[in-house]
Amino acid sequence: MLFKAVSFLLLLSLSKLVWAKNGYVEISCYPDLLEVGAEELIAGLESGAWTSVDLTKAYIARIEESNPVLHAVTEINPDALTIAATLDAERANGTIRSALHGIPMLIKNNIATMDQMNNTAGSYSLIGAKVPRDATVAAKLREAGIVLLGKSNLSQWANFRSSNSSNGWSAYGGQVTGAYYPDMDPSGSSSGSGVGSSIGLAFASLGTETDGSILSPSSANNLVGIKPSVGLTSRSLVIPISEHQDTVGPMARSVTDAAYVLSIIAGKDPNDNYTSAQPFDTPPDYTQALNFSSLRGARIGIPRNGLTFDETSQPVSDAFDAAIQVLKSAGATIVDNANFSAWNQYVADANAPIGNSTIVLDADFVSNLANYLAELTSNPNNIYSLADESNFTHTFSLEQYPQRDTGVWDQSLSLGYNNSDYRFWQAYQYTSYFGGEGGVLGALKTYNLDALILPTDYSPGLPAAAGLPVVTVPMGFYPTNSTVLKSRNWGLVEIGPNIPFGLSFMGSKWSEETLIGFAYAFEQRTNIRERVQPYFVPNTQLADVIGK
Ligand SMILES: *[C@@H]1O[C@H](CO)[C@@H](O)[C@H](O)[C@H]1NC(C)=O
Ligand SMILES: *[C@@H]1O[C@H](CO)[C@@H](O)[C@H](O)[C@H]1NC(C)=O
Ligand SMILES: *[C@@H]1O[C@H](CO)[C@@H](O)[C@H](O)[C@H]1NC(C)=O
Ligand SMILES: *[C@@H]1O[C@H](CO)[C@@H](O)[C@H](O)[C@H]1NC(C)=O
Ligand SMILES: *[C@@H]1O[C@H](CO)[C@@H](O)[C@H](O)[C@H]1NC(C)=O
Ligand SMILES: *[C@@H]1O[C@H](CO)[C@@H](O)[C@H](O)[C@H]1NC(C)=O
Ligand SMILES: *[C@@H]1O[C@H](CO)[C@@H](O)[C@H](O)[C@H]1NC(C)=O
Ligand SMILES: *[C@@H]1O[C@H](CO)[C@@H](O)[C@H](O)[C@H]1NC(C)=O
Ligand SMILES: *[C@@H]1O[C@H](CO)[C@@H](O)[C@H](O)[C@H]1NC(C)=O
Ligand SMILES: *[C@@H]1O[C@H](CO)[C@@H](O)[C@H](O)[C@H]1NC(C)=O
Ligand SMILES: CC(=O)N[C@H]1CO[C@H](CO)[C@@H](O)[C@@H]1O
Repeated sequence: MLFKAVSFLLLLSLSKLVWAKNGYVEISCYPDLLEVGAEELIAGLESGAWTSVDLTKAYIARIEESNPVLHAVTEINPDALTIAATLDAERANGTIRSALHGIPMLIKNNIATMDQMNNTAGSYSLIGAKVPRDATVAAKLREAGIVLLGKSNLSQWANFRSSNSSNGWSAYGGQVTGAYYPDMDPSGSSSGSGVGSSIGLAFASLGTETDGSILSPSSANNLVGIKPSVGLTSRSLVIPISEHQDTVGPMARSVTDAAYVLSIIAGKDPNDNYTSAQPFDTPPDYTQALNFSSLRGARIGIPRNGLTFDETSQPVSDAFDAAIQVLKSAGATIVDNANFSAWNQYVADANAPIGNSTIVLDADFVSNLANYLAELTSNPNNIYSLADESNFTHTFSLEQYPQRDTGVWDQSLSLGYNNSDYRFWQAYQYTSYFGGEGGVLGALKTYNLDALILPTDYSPGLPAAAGLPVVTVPMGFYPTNSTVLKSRNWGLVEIGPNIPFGLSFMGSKWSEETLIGFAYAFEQRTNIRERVQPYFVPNTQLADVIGK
């Protein structure tokens, strides 16, 4: 009886699509670009329902519609339509470069490409600078037939410049705001990548993370974000903060989409020796980890001492409790109070005027920035060091100095050493301990766990210090009666009705397959993303560009 009722409903809705307009197939049944996933996009390219050029045109129109309000994209690739046409011709010819052949993506404006696009970290100092080749991750996307559609705006210098700036602001790209509430803090530093994926300005995007910069904007913008193990994805020709903590990863609307992208960008690279540590010659196909049953028999820990809820976080706390029930009913064993043994050291270090974490990033930045700049083949403003960069920023008015100060750099420069100094290594030893043995790795081992979970807001710090992977997936959003809470200096809405937040799965190094499996099993049982809609959505859809 139930079956009959269901199939009757299906027939009804199908007939609406098929018999509209005197028997002709109603062609407005294209997928909504706000939600469409990899597999549907590929199916349409394969069947000829749309082309890569159609997708590219539609996404460019969506960027142009939304940029005046949200400022998520700093530049559109002038070659995007030509590249899409080439990829369409290849497909017609039977040349399929990868599962995502012909699909457009955005990349953060700190990932260099050897084309007409600038790579700036949001600073005017690097406009017109040229690189000798694509960043390795960008080259891998190109080889896989991804259309590099444009560059996404970011917190300038990946949030490593000022002690008085806002998430998502860069001098070059302006202020990104999130699409779930007017003037929403988009989080950062991969702010434009977050907003771009959240409202379908592209299929998905790449972000980069040193400490929270993929996870936080994925959480706030209702996305799945994968922060890979340091060394899984190459950082070559990505504007750095810290070689010990930086990593590049996907920000997408589903675990499936993120897994497709990670499978393309992972892998060894002679230009980034950290990738030599990968325990496999070719990285896994992460889509093989998309297993609805993966939580059955899994042991998942909750490091309670890493959680401090206050009255504003009640919705997060409630959603976390509900998430725990979902994990249990999916067959996981929950081990509560699987605490971090060195949590107090981490907190003391974070609160110190110049803690060890600060020293690691400061000293790495001095060395790593100079190394990046040394690779440029054209450097119009002659920026070769952090001191040069600081001078440029202090004197170029659009950089908004001194209101947006250079407090972070001032501290880096005042250290007086870089990451070849013994004091760097002492600090690094200390932070890897509290992130690893005293943090995630210790808890996994002590309680014999497969992964740890925390609300994403609480998850980035320890994995960052130890180079460990984290996957975030939508967990909930603030209810419609939430009190609006704005950031102190800049008035961006940090908490407010409908603003999303995520759940993080944290694991040991190279455990991405496990974490992706868990995130997928959770996502498929909850589908939180669908339950909340952005206030701002661009109107252009495939129907508006096909045949036009
Ligand atoms: C089509 O395939 C032929 C034979 O492999 C090749 O020579 C040609 O360049 C291809 N054209 C395109 C547009 O890929
Ligand atoms: C790169 O910057 C230059 C100088 O501002 C500008 O003319 C050019 O259009 C930019 N490239 C793109 C793709 O926006
Ligand atoms: C990687 O390691 C090799 C061998 O030690 C070294 O020759 C090379 O310069 C390193 N490459 C980079 C980019 O650091
Ligand atoms: C999915 O995960 C379950 C639980 O770990 C396992 O028993 C099953 O073999 C997995 N399925 C596949 C196709 O790997
Ligand atoms: C873990 O941390 C929580 C919160 O700080 C605390 O209440 C609990 O006693 C701790 N449990 C263990 C086993 O350390
Ligand atoms: C930094 O690490 C050193 C050990 O190298 C330790 O003695 C010191 O207490 C740490 N600093 C802070 C602020 O925790
Ligand atoms: C780091 O500092 C050492 C010692 O002062 C110096 O020899 C080296 O060139 C510096 N490296 C970078 C990349 O700045
Ligand atoms: C930066 O500017 C100051 C003051 O104008 C100058 O003394 C210093 O040499 C400059 N440093 C660099 C690296 O250009
Ligand atoms: C920080 O920025 C805010 C917002 O523009 C401004 O009001 C404040 O004066 C700035 N603080 C400093 C110390 O410059
Ligand atoms: C919002 O509504 C819920 C359920 O009615 C209530 O429990 C909560 O206190 C309200 N929150 C605010 C900030 O008014
Ligand atoms: C492509 C694009 O819209 N770029 C914009 C980025 O933001 C700056 C500052 O808001 C604008 O001037 C650009 O036009």
